[in-house]
Amino acid sequence: MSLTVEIVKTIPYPDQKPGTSGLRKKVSVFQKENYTENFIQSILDANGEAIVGSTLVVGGDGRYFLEEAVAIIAKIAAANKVSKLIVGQNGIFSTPACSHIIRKYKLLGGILLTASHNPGGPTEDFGIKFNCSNGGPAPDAVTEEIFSLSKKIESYKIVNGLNVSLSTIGKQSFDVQGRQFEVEIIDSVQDYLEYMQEIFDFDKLKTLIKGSKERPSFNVLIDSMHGVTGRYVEKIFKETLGCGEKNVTRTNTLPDFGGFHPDPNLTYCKELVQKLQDDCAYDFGAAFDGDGDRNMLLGKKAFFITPNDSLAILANNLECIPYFKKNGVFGFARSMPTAAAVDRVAKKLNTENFETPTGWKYFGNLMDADRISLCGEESFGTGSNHIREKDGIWAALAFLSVIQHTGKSVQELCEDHWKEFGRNYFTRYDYENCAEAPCKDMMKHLQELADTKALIGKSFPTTGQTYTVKEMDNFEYVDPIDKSVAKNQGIRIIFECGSRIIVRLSGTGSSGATVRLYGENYSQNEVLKSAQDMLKPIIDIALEVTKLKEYTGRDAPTVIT
Ligand code: VG1
Ligand code: CO
Repeated sequence: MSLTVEIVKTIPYPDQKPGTSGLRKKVSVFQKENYTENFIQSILDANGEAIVGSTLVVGGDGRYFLEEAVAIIAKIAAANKVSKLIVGQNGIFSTPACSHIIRKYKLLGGILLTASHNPGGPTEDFGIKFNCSNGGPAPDAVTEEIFSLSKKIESYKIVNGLNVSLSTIGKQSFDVQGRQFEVEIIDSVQDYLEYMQEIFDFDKLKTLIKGSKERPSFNVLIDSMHGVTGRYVEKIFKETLGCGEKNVTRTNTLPDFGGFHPDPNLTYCKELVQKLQDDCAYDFGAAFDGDGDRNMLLGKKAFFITPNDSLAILANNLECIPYFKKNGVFGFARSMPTAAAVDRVAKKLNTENFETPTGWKYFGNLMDADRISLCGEESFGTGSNHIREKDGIWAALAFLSVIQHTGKSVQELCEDHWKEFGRNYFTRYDYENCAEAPCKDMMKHLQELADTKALIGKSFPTTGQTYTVKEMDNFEYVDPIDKSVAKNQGIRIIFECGSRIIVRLSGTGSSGATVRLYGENYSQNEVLKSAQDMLKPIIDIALEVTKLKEYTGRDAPTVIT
């Protein structure tokens, strides 16, 4: 039976502007009449003629509304002459796995259904993101085109009679007005697992975990936070690396992530911290976010390693990972708010090092041009040029490889690193769900201070140290490869001593505004102090300069990382 394409009249929504990583809104917004349909049609249209005859990957993190969204995408893709969709079983793919599938099968791109670390459920968030043929999130030029199309869309094409079964692995073929349309449901984990086995030395990791004559067994606790990584963790850590039941937790993916924020940090992942504090038998802990691209790493007794430090430690030890032995190591990169620990390693190794705006999409060009091999963000994102997204499980396996290779514990790795390079103390204060207007006013106030250079040369005496402002600007990035310019990427206040304050508004929230305040303080010798103590003066200066309390009415942040 041949299925027919219908053209449905629609009216545009004004608010389909993708943020730092895709379009994120409350589920109820995506459920509005034609809301999801409009956005999908705009994504396909932004690809122009290339969409005809193309293959796309579709998958998401298991959150509420996933299967409905996949069904809509299949119907609209078929109507727009896409030839084939590769879909994870039950619609499930982690973000890194999607990136890998796009690259492995040389696809035109993919539609990723996730709001990442944002909560899920009928009253929470959903998200849609387009990734390009390099496997990475669409760059600004593409997301702007999608947004501009979404503002003038008048109709979309759909094959309403097309129904896909998401649960059975295999190919389903449809005849759409004489054209063949295929949906292939594949195992969500297999390709990714095989890739990890190529990148890492699984025999060595197995021996690390099991123990040997030289070394006792190494006890890990891997926490999927009810996000998408559950099935990946079961397969990789339990079935392949030989971990036991006690080594994994919260591996059942839930549409509402059990009611939690699936965000691996010290605030939202207290459960793992508590377990490691209570049980000294654990040597290592790792947690991943809803869509599996973020990681938090802990050592014995929940010793916390910041993402800035884990990035730098990895950079300094890449020779123990077979992938880098084979492919070589190009430069490194970090997002602007990320502490500069990796810069020091780059200097030692004499490699290139880049500072990019917040968001993984800015690393893509550098990786495609073989300028960087490893990059990371302070927001618990670490990854390499093996794909074009950050990768939580990869980060955990990479760190375990360093532990295996060096024979050191997490804490020893950190402390030895600080002794060699000094320590970049770092903290981020998040003020979530503020009213939007006053936050914008606050940013305007900071922009004025930057424009008038009013703070340059100003000294802020604190107990112990006086901080003098050297520079203040709004970070702007010129992509070294395609020369595209990203403006307004965050206010920076840089002090004579190298300490920094960064202020920016989040681009991943679904409503209201979130202020992110970042503080960094470098110390060459005092490397074993409490981070909060070392950063208190900087944060106090930041609160004074931003007038954050005045503008937002907030006394304290909602999250400190
Ligand atoms: C946040 C982080 C940023 C990260 C982004 C997406 O963005 O700060 O570093 O790339 O989330 O991560 P923002 O604009 O809210 O600060 V994920 O795991 O949500 O895709
Ligand atoms: Co994520």
